[in-house]
Amino acid sequence: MAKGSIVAGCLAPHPPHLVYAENPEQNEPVSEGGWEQLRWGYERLRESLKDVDYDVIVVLSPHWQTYVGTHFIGVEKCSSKSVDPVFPNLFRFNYDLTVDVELARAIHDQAKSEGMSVKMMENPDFRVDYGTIVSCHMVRPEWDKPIVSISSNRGLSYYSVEVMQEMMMELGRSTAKAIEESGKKCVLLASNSLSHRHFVTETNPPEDMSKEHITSHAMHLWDMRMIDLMRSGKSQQIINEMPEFCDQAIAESDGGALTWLLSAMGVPSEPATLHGYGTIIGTGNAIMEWPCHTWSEQ
Ligand code: 2X7
Ligand code: FE2
Repeated sequence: MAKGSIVAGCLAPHPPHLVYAENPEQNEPVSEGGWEQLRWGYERLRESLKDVDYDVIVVLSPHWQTYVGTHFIGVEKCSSKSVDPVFPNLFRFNYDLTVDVELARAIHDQAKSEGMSVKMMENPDFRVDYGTIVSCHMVRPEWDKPIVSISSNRGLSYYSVEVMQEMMMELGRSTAKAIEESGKKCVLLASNSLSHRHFVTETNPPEDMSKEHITSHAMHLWDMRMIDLMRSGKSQQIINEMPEFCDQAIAESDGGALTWLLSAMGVPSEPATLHGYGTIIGTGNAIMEWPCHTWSEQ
């Protein structure tokens, strides 16, 4: 069997506003659009992935928070309604998705053999979190690829960002090894915003773009710094600066997704492509792609 591989890694932010603004048939609320810069960014990412051959989307979301170990969805068919607890006015999404349980279990087993605390989530009534759904929808609205859904084990709540990062580095290595042994081609999604300080009131309508901007200059500077590091292939520096970034920008990378992604790709020195940047209720969001499938061809 040929070795499996990560064909692309993406930073794929998940504010529910993006799906709300797209008006897909699965979502109940109806909008007049909004957040176009980011939605056009996702359009460019989809275009870039259009001719890339892959079998599975593997996603880690900070909105599936587990406190004892990293969990993996172990139910093949998941369908229900996902409602954003903070923005139920924007996101009430009827989902119907397929999970690659075999690959999920392979990553679980590999991480376990490396000493990590892990669990397969086998409750058939489990409600899939909106972070997973939004990122997958924006990358592949056809929903024709199975996914592997990985939780965010909140090591930082018990310990620190540094401990959380160590765990995510191991989870990334285990993910890469299990994918290689599976023979499957995978797109990996780190589902998170960058700076994450948001406004506490909503405009009317929520898609009024005349009110949308970053919450502060300091948040803008942090976002630009991170994008610059990603675009110049300085993954190790991102990991080194992660504790300060999480602390000062309340960054959503505190959920571990970005560190997991960088580790799974082998902490690449190849540059990432910026497909789009924009703010959502004041938070900073970048859509980035590491086109790993092109690296072996160089
Ligand atoms: O989950 C989110 C987020 N990360 C950023 C902004 C607004 C809503 O939801
Ligand atoms: Fe979020």
